[in-house]
Amino acid sequence: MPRAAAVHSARCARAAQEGAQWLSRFRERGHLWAQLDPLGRCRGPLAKNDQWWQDECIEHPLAGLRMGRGPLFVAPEELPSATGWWSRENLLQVMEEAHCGTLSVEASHLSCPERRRWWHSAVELKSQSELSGARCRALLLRLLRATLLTQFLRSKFPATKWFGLDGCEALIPGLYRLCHRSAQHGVERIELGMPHRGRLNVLANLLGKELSLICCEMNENRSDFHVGDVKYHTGYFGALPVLPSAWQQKFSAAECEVTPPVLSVIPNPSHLELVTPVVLGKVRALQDEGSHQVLGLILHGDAAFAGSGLAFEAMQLARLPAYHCQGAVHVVLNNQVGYTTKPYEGRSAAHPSDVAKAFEVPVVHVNADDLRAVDRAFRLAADWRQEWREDVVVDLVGYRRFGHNETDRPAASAPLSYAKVASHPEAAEIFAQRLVVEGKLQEQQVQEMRAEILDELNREFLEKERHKTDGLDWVLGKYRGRIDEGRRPKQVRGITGVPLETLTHIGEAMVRAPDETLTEVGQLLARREAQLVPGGRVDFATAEQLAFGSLLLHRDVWAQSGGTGSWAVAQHERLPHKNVRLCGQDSVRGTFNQRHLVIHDVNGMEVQLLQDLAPGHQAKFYAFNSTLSEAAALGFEYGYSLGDDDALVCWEAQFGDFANMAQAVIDEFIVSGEEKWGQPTRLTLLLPHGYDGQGPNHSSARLERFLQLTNDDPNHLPGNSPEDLREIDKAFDILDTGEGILKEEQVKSYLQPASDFELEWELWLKTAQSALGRPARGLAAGVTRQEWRQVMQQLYRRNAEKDANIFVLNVTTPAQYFHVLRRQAHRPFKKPLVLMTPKYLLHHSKATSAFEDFSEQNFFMRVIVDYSPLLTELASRSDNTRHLSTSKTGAPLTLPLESVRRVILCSGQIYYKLSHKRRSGKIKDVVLVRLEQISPFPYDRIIKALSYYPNADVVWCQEEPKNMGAWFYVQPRLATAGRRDVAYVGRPAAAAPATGSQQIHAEETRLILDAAFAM
Ligand SMILES: Cc1ncc(C[n+]2csc(CCOP(=O)(O)OP(=O)(O)O)c2C)c(N)n1
Repeated sequence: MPRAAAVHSARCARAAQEGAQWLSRFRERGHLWAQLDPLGRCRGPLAKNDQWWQDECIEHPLAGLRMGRGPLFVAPEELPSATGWWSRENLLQVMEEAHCGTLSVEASHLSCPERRRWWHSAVELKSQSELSGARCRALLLRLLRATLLTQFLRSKFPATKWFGLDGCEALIPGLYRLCHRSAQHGVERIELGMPHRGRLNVLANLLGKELSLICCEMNENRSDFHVGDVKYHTGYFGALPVLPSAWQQKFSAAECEVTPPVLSVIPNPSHLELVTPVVLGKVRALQDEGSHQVLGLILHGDAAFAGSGLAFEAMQLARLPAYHCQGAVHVVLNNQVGYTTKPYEGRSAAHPSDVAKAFEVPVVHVNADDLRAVDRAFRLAADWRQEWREDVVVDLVGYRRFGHNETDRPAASAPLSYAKVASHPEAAEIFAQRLVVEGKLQEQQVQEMRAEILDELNREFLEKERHKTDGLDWVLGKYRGRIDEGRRPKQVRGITGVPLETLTHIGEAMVRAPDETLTEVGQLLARREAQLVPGGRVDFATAEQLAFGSLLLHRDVWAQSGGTGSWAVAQHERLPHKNVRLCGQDSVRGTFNQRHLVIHDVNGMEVQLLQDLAPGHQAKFYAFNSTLSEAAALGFEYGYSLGDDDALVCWEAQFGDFANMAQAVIDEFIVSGEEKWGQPTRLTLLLPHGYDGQGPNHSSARLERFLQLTNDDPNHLPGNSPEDLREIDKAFDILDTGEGILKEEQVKSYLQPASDFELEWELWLKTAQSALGRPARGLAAGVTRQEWRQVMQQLYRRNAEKDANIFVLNVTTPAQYFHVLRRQAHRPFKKPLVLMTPKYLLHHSKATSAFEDFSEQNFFMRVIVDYSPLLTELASRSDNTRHLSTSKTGAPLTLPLESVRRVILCSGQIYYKLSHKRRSGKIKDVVLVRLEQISPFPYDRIIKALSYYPNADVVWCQEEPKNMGAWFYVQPRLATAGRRDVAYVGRPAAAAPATGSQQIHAEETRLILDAAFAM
């Protein structure tokens, strides 16, 4: 090659190499030089001030790149130009504009070239399309509304804390653009989660919550809200407002091109980031139910997003099978301070959004003072989500004009910044001036806009008395029904047993396996099959699958004409099928090798059980292994239970202890969500619990913590308080016609208003029979005042369950587990269920139930008594975990009731150890009473059970240390029930839940068992 040509070719190669360098330098580091801070304190993020940062990052991205003359060649698909080459000046201009202006995208960390290219072309190629005058005016209008609202509220409620948006008002037009653009893409519903800041502004300007109502709440005009929450935590539901028609004509007809999506803000506690997984869970549930056009939108503070592990955990969920929800939009409301903490004190990374980069989520940084850039940033986010159905982050960089809240003084800790803030004009002022200079608006029009908005705000303010808030305005109408429901007892029995034919049908589907199933699993399925026949004994894992299957199966394919029993048609209709979702670490196979919900064959073929019970006639079943998270994973399931509020949603901890990683979700949402926000849930927590000598960390699900969170008063026996008694007597007085006796018709007239009268009456009769010990015939003569009291007191005790915040149970038999799962899904009121679940009992041959125990005549028993007079009628029951009779001779295993020396009350797996000792020691003067439902405390059943044994003393026996387990919960309630003399048997108080030594564990167990039976 001639020398000149060779030189030319080398130059070209160098220019191409340099061109590529220029592109990647701007794309990778442009954001560090972008004009993001509205206060102009720095370029790039307001972050580090150490040497490394100075040397490496604050440098202009051009540092090291050669300026001067000569072309740069850039591959055509990278950045096309007509000539195939760029002059340095032109390329500099294009790339600076694209990456170092008031908007800058980080996408270099995406592994997928196509996705990177999408962003590059979005910001480099497409010239920033000029916004029409109409759009600019609409933008300004939204910005002004946000700005004036904060100013207005500040002036009207100077001493109230509500976390105004000042300094980041661009959030409102930005979010509006996102919602509107998403609607253009087909989104119909947006689930929004956000922290305190800007909440009222979002509610008013995006969800259309009336300002008069907001002002009314600012005055704390609450009425029937039991506890409630502060105004910046509550939720709301509304449609994205279109501009009032007068504004539309003036500004932008384009605003009303699409059907506005509905938005729902999910209530949240102060705990920052806790609501993030909840939003995702709710969105997924709605999508699973077929609402594909649902978008999750989550707002974060900059300090919280960078610092909270929850944000990381929640973002981890985005692409996982159990959790993905077609891309969520995250917005960091980056006011560049967290209370008083500066960015360099609060995070190690450059931007608060950097956590997203771990998950290949693109980030759009934008300066909140440049409204056009804000509009573009949110539009890009909506377009990305539409194109790829993946997460995206918008980092809206603003500042905080005032303190952390309205009563805070910020200058003390940040004097320089606040001096700058003081002289910095509002975004609305900057934008309005720009439009005036550009001739898109006249100064006078801006004044008119302000005046009109203020006028509207003042009008609304005067209207505030119109609202008498009940704190539940945000809730969908259906919840009102729940709140208004009477306090009448509901029939909850009889909903759990299932015809055996139906169970057999489910069982057949449960044991279907691929051809070459692994031997071990094949054997397990064969064992399962053998359980599901008359006389078979069913284990826990099989019982669980029967419960799931029976919930899934449509009623029209249940056993016809009642199967083994008599199902009234009306009852069929009451029990619709339910979706079931189970998620937890290794839950699909089961931590204890018990479940095997997916059967693998030797070639890797998979069959998921319970998916083909009856094609087209079953609800949806989802079983997933979760990511190794507790807080986000549980938050997600809670959210899911809100989105599909009829489903049985179960979250399983690998071992119960690990639930404490999610304690805030439990405290803030699960146990208190109904009381704070009228947001009930049926979420079920499965927490493996039991002392098997596995050490301090695999023994206890911290039962005591859940019991401490229950809201029942240990000193109040429902039905026994003066108010309850007054109510009961008053009803008698109203119904009594002077005879001092209430006849059947009178009782019926009392129950008549209830919609499900038949059930009410049936329940009343049953309760009366059990409370008065009279057969049904004997009731025809009527009941006296005293008897009426007895019956009603018992009903009140049962009914108290409706006021409980959670249910805490520890069941001992597979049948009980089956019945309680079914009860949980079908009971008329929604309550969270915390279930201590077994570990070694899963494979313990004694811990099985007869197949017949699942049939219709059976139901969940809150208390199981070994031996009582009632058992004569139940003696046919096949529950062989009880001490009914010796299997060989049929002779009673217990002395006559008066001769019983001791009642041992217990709960959970220790029952089996006690039972073994009793059997092997042939101890006949001690009976065992199992508390299967610990909370709400089953006063009625316990009082009844203890009354059978007039001469017995009572001990409470538990495996846990004295300061743990159920003792502290049970003791005062037993006292309220009249038993102050109950002795404690269990481990002594301790700091750790259990020992790590098998030997010590065995010795402790021996001592407990000895003490429990000791004379
Ligand atoms: C889990 C949790 N920890 C601490 C707090 C206390 N707290 C309330 S606001 C706040 C600062 C939050 O800063 P940022 O996330 O940037 O949001 P900003 O208030 O600035 O909008 C802190 C530490 C909290 N609410 N939640």
